Amino acid sequence: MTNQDVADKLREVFSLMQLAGENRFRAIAFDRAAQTIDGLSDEIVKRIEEDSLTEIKGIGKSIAEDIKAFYETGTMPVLEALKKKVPAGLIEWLNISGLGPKNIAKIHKELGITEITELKEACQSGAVASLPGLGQKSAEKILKSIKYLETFGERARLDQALEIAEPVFEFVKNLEGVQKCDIAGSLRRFRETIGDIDIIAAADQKATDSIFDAFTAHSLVVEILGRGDTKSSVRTENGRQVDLRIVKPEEYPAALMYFTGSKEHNIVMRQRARERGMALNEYGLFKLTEEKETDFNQPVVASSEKEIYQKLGLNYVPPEHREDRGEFEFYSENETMDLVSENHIRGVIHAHSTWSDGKYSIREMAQACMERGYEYLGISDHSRTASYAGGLTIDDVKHQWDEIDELNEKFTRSGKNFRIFKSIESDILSDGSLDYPDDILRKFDFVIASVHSGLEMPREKMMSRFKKAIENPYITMLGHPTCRLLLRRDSSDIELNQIIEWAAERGVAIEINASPWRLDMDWRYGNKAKETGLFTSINPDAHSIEGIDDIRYGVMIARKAKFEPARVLNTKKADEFEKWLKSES
Ligand code: DGT
Ligand code: CA
Ligand code: CA
Ligand code: ZN
Repeated sequence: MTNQDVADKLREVFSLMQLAGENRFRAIAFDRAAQTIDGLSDEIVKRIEEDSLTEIKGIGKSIAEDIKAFYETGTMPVLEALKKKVPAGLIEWLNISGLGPKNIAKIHKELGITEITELKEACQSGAVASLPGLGQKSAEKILKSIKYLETFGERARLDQALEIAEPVFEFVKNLEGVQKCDIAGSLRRFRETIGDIDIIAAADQKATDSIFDAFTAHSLVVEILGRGDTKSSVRTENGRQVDLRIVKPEEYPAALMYFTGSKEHNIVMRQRARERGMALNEYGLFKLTEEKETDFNQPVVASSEKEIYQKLGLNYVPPEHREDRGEFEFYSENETMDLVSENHIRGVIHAHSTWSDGKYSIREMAQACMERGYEYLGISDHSRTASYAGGLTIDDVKHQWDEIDELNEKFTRSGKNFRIFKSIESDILSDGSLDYPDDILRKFDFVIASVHSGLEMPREKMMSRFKKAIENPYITMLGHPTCRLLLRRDSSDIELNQIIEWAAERGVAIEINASPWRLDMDWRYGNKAKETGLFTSINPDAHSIEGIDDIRYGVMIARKAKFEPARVLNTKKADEFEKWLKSES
């Protein structure tokens, strides 16, 4: 339980109390307490354990009891009572940006509605506009926010977030007065989905105003959500929120570290600081006073994130590993981790062509790979059972092989150092067998096996399906194992740790499907993969030329999953890749 967790809960109480029309002063006390806890430099848990909560200014006896209950039971009775009192539909209104609890309560009371759909209608019909204190402009603003909520939900995929973050970051970085600038938050950590985009800059205080002016006037900005002395938030064209924070240059390393997160990583960092007689917060690293309080008069000089890590007994932890998943152990003993990067990737594996559901011919895909500096292409069209995706019959397969042979001969004749591998993305049928007879499977250079149907199978059945597929002598790698579509469709019910063990044991690789919709296998299984020596391949699953460039996202995830180049098959040269294929079959 973190200070943030407690503050969030108290804010929730504050919001719900307003929705429930409770006493205003009682409600505000919760908001104040939340603010106090946000600014607290030591761990609230420590205060609870030593029973000194009420010594914190602004935390009275009753709120202290609520916090204690939350610590002990995971819930707050006051919050549970409120949830029973306030209609559930109404609570969702809190996600509508620009609509505060006070107005929610007013609309609910006057119009007697509880659902977002009803609110939408009330905005369109003029009912909201006619309420005192609201008016036409407010109704339009609420309507716009509801539309954003419907269209974009609350999180974005990595590609959607980068599309906004990169131009805004480049813009801010080059503004006058900006000394340093980075993207922080979940995006810097290469998470597969992003809540909001965090940008942080170091600047002289006198430049702050003009930087915020320029930021909020950026062409991608459609709405200014807030602006304070150190932070400004905007909403951009595609519905994403961007927070820009400006800090003093000397605070920059600590602020960048703090706002990069993750929260879980930060918590351990603060503990490490305390154990060493220091306090770490968003402003810097400080010595402790005799009373073990942060001594803001005694900063411990650290001019980079790296130095902060060093002062806390660690080597530099790259942002993509800051998740409290083994990084403390690793980077206290090792200077760096050998990690794959984009320039290691030599071949494009798992691409579709017009033979199945791709947009371009094999020749065009090969050309695009060459233009991007790749040395080989593995064409893995869909197999025959995937008829909805133009899966290849045995006859098609044979014709495709002829075409590939011809293209390869042409490359050789014209002295091009490029080759195409014959592959297939074979469906894993519901009983775990692959989609062609052995004498066809045997003749592919490699076989990717993926599940595309029966995604809802119960776990046990699904697991034996995978087991059988992995035991097939012709399988080279598993494709997108969980079949998830980010923010759209959940993973199948499988136990990936077990599948990784089976695969590693048999020398079967598991792809990192680099499509930003999938990013599957998930980076969270990176520790298991490393432990078992599992191979992967960073595969764009390209259905078009542009799709090839998704490799970028796959590399981010592979780094997060701790893959070194040697365990990524498509870092190999073409002939080494071929050798590996032969040695494994
Ligand atoms: P997101 O936006 O949901 O994808 O995830 P993040 O990680 O970007 O989270 P966000 O935007 O709420 O905050 C950015 C970073 O700031 C977060 O990774 C950690 C840090 N941070 C924010 N609030 C707190 C806090 O109360 N405690 C700690 N320890 N860290 C915090
Ligand atoms: Ca964020
Ligand atoms: Ca944020
Ligand atoms: Zn597939």
